[in-house]
Amino acid sequence: MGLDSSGLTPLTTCERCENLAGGEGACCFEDGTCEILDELACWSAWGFWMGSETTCEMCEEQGTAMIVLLYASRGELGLMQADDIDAMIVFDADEDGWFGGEDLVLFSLAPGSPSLSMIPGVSAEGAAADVFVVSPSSPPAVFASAEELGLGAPTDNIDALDLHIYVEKSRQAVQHGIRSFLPGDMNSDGNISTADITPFVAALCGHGSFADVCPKGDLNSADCNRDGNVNGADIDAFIELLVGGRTSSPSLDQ
Ligand SMILES: [Ca+2]
Ligand SMILES: [Ca+2]
Ligand SMILES: [Ca+2]
Ligand SMILES: [Ca+2]
Repeated sequence: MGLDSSGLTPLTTCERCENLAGGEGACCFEDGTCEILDELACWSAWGFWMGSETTCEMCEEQGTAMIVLLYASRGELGLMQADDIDAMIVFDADEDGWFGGEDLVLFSLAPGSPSLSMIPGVSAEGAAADVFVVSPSSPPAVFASAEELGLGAPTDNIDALDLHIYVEKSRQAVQHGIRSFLPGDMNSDGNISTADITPFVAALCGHGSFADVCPKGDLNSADCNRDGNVNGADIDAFIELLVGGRTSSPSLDQ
């Protein structure tokens, strides 16, 4: 095991040290050796700490694979000893397999995790459904609150996260149910075409006329520049979508 590109050891800041467990336990090393160390000494020596009062026999039971694959310690993620991550997405920006540099980690915590009452901005209810973000330079913070995700009941919990990379973001957001309408697709037929021009003009003229022209359409589709309003400012964006056949929307990039 080696140092990451920043040259920092995993535990070099005071706030990280505050979360260290007490006592000594087995510290397993990639070469198969083991020492009984406290948590800080173990992580600083690039070992894998098995927990307080554990024995070196546990290193053999776990094998070396887990040691090699260690990406970030609990302390590096700014979490507390009894925290339980139940959902995670890792953005290893520099693809070096270490938590450092521009890396980001999105995660959710299991109900009962101590940090659910410590992270700034955490939901008062249903915090196990909050999604948090942590980077090497910033402690855990709320990335998306339970309420923002349509959750937040006391027993709500997110225990899995997934990542989809979209090329045609708006169209695929509609297909996956994330968004109910496609900007510019005034008649809701799944395409942006000349058939959408008349309904778009009607939308700019007021809700009533739009409903007459296009009873199955979604007025929200006229908000082509995604600023939350339907007005003349959407015309250029609509023309761009129509002419260019583009279906991407700035709102998913912001
Ligand atoms: Ca990295
Ligand atoms: Ca959770
Ligand atoms: Ca259409
Ligand atoms: Ca608009």
